[in-house]
Amino acid sequence: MVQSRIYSVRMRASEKESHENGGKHISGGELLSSYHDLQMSVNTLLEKALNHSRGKPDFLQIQCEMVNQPIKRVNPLTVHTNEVTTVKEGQELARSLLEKTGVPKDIIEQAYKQIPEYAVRGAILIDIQTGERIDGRIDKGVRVSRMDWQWENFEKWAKSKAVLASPRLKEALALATKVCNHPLTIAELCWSDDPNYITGYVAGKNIGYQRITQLKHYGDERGCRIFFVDSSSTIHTYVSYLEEQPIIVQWEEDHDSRVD
Ligand code: PML
Ligand code: MG
Repeated sequence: MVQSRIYSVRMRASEKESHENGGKHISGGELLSSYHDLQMSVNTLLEKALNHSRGKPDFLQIQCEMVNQPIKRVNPLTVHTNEVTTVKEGQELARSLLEKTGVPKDIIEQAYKQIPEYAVRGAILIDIQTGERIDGRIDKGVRVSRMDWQWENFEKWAKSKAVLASPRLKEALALATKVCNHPLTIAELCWSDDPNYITGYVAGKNIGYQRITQLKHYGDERGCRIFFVDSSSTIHTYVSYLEEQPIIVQWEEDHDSRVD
């Protein structure tokens, strides 16, 4: 993608009311597009909004905005899929992977206790020193924006790793790659709010993107996205990075990093 005239295209859809007026979140989507591909990009996100298992949207917004900052290219995190047979096993594995990234055990437990209280559509930021939530975004959370992965490069990557190439994996791995690329990120814990999708992941610099095949039960519409962060002192810069730094994931075989 040529750097000139790159647009950030963002979609959000909700039921009954808009999100800020208390509507139920249905779907969201992000991509980076050239001017030439803008119509196709808007259509891609429109289709995503109109066909979601959380419901049909009554409120739908698609926004295009030219990106002026230089785009950073990063290699995707290494992926490993952990097959588990129960949600309990999956969640135990998630906790032990979080510990492996360096999040203290008591902070993990504190975060897990708070998960039922979080009904936010974005990500929650938790300080690993105090266990406190530090994003200050109440029911909104932080929405990671301005990242993408060109489909052709993603497909090539998926083929070489023998994983199924799905838009969901592409989007989640691009997001986790962007998040983990920041030095203050220690780990991410995520599972979908899609009632038909139960695979989630723990990601971190030293463990890569660790998929876990069961992190919730079918039918459950409660999702989770937590970023464990090392310090709250530079939180504003950290949030600007998540929301504004444009990133393209680009796989180059030679740059594949090893993980434990
Ligand atoms: C989401 O759909 O909101 C998150 C999906 C997380 C897992 C994606 C995967 O690795 O299969
Ligand atoms: Mg979703």
